[in-house]
Amino acid sequence: MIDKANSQDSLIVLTEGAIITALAMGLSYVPHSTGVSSVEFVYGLIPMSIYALRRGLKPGLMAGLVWGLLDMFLRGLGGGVLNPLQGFVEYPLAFGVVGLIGLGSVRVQRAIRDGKSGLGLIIFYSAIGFLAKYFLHFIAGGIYWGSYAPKSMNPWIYSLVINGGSFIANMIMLIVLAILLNRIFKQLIIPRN
Ligand code: 218
Repeated sequence: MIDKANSQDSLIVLTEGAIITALAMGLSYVPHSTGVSSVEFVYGLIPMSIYALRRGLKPGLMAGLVWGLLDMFLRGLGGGVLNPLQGFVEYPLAFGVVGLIGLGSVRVQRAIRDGKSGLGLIIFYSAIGFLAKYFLHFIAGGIYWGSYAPKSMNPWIYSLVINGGSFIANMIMLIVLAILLNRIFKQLIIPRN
């Protein structure tokens, strides 16, 4: 019986992961330009954050990885992939490390169960995942995307502006939503099973 319960639990975790990944992928077809150069909102980071905090590190990493592979094949090959190593770093790896948010799963759920908002912890652990993603894009940007920089601009400065800007834009998106939708976030982060 215990085995059956366990395998049902992992099937639920897996199914949620598939739904979240599909949602994250679908959201990338919604317009997401910030209006500032190629700084972009990545709406899928919101469901991914919730999923990683709800189900923990390993499911978070796995869902991020699959999201990255999907994004690479469905969108990246249209211009975002310059060579195999850069493609690997900026898609499966950079999207995968978003799952590091799951490092906060136990602490965030404990805080919420203790009747707290969990807001500070949600923001802190989301920042870890977002920072890991945009750090990889920053490194890749400095090495591979320099030719897109305005003339005479250092590629590393350019990469810092674009990828640091995207990190900040997505942190603002997360913070605003986590504050406005705190009650909903809490309900989504605590699993019923
Ligand atoms: C300066 C610069 N420009 C473009 C890229 C490529 N990049 C940045 C962020 C996210 C992604 C994945 C697809 O959303 C990519 C390919 C860069 N790293 N740096």
